[in-house]
Amino acid sequence: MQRVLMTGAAGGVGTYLRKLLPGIYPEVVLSDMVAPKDLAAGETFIQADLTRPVEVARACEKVDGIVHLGGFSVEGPWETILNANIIGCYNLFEQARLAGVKRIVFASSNHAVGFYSRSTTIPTNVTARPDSRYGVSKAFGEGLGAMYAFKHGIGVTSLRIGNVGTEPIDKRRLSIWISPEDLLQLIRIGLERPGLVYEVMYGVSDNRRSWYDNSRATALGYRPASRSEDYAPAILAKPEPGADPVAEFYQGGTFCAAEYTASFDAQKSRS
Ligand code: 15L
Repeated sequence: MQRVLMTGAAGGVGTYLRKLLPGIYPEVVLSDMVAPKDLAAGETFIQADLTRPVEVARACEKVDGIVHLGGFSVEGPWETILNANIIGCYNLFEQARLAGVKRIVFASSNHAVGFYSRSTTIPTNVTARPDSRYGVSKAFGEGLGAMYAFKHGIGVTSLRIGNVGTEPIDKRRLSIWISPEDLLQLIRIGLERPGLVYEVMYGVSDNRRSWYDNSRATALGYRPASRSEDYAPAILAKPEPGADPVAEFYQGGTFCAAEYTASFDAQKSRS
């Protein structure tokens, strides 16, 4: 990997990763709709709106690998999700193919499978159960990634990321937290591991309360260094706002509860 492009570089996850990337790859190109406010002198930035193929093509020029964080990172109106995460994701994969990119790491989300109950431990090969339009767009991105991997030979990794931060922020995040350092480890597996075709891994640290079977990541060499349990006593001592039964039952939390109109009593017995 000589030249690596990171889309969505001005966002929260991109900001964490920008601090860790120097020294790993010879050239890192950052892209987003607007430049990060604290762009350093040594950083290369290419402005690119994912909905504009010409701009995406420019960002992909001479790139070997892509970390695709770009798009809308929470639930939003359909038009927003459609443009940023569906059309934008297609443009990214297609322009990457045309540019001869070898590897893509796609930032999927726990919300692609958010409608699994918290009492289950899910492997990576479960049926998608998106909990939002946002989650549907992540399931779409995973499908697109698999298609570009098997049809066009790009090595693609979908990371179902939990919640990235320097520490978990609440009880739910004790199950899905990932430190920026552990996330970088997963990204490096996606960009560098020889022979990789298409992989799905959960983007979570070594969390005792995890809802995920991440054995595929372990097999690929992932050795998370961060543990959410270290923060559990402090988090569990803090009062949390009144629990919504739907949000509490499912892994996706409030993403599941938002706009929910099903009969929860009937659904929960079948989940
Ligand atoms: C995500 O996918 C979002 O990008 C992030 O903002 C958080 O909401 C996270 O999931 C989460 O589930 O905590």
